[in-house]
Amino acid sequence: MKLVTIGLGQAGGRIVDLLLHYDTWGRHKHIVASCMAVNTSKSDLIGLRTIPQKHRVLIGQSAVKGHGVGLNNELAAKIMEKDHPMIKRVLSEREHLDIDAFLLIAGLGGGTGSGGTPVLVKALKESYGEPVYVLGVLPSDDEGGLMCYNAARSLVSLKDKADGIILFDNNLWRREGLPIQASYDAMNHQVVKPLPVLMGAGEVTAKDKIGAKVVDASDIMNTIRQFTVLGHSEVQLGGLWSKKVDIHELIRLAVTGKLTAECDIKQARRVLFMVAGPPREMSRAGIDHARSWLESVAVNAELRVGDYPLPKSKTMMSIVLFSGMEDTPRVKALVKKALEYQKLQETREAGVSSLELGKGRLKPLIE
Ligand SMILES: Nc1nc2c(ncn2[C@@H]2O[C@H](COP(=O)(O)OP(=O)(O)OP(=O)(O)O)[C@@H](O)[C@H]2O)c(=O)[nH]1
Ligand SMILES: [Mg+2]
Repeated sequence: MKLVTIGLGQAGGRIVDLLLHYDTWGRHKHIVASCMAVNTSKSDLIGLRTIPQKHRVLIGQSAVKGHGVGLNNELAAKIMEKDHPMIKRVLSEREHLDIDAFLLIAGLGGGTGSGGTPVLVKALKESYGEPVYVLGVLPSDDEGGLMCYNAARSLVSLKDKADGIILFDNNLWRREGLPIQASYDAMNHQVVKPLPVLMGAGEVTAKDKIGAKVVDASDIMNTIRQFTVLGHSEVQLGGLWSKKVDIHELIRLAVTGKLTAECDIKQARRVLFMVAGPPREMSRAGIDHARSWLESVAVNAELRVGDYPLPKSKTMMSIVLFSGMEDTPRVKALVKKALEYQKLQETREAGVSSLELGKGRLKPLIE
């Protein structure tokens, strides 16, 4: 599955930077078709390590002079309305942009990522036929009301625009006791780790097709709808694991371990699970057993199952996507807190059109 990945704001830029690092040096190489970092802050762009200079796009120069928008997501949305052609120009430099989809990545609690992402989703959808997915990082509770308000407004604005929103919740994954930067770094590895495998599946060449049912890009794209969360598990092969891997156990670990955000699995309308590793370790019976177990857990879902044969891999990884959810407990909680914040700040203006998500109304960032 070939993706153009665009990181917006500081969190988004860092995560895409790390994804490109994995793509260059990791076990699953050259899967990222193209990537870019977009920011209103010049210093955040300079701080990136891997993304080439010409793919770092500074927007809003005339409005904020490279100093960032300072959590003002309305300003970021306005800047993106004006400057999105700069991003499209970088995209058009690749003459035959042969891709399956766009993936925009952003921390939704700040200014640039929160306000810029919904506007860029809309602009990309107006110009290209490919689906546009968002990986949205949710703020943690200790970041306060404004971050929460920004994230909820961004989610409300994205909900009907993006083809799917993959959630990663900092509140669930932050590392207590670590300095903030080290905690971000650790979380970013958690975000990025399954992506090359997920993206690599569906790029399998004909000679590799030995698996039971190889996952392809359309399986992934037909799964990701509305809110989506992801889980994964991995075991080393050889040594202590010299006996055959229990596929059902591997999937169970991915499902019952920590997901990227909390969700009620019964609300998932679409589920995909895949196992990646050497075909000799893929037992048909193991996959069938895992499938029936998952059918009994995700009772309302259309289930897609497949494998990703990696003959030389020294690990077995399983990835599960729970998708097609109208909302999640964390999204509901963020919206509730954001409404309280909005009331408190008296930002609610009579007659402003708004979208509804759960109870109450939040001002969207774009129409
Ligand atoms: N997981 C993760 N979260 C981050 C990282 N950096 C920032 N965040 C979180 O992402 C959210 C948005 O922060 P930023 O990305 O810094 O915001 P921004 O889009 O640059 O916004 P402005 O600086 O206001 O323009 C906040 O909730 C942060 O806690 C990171 O490297 N990893
Ligand atoms: Mg910033």
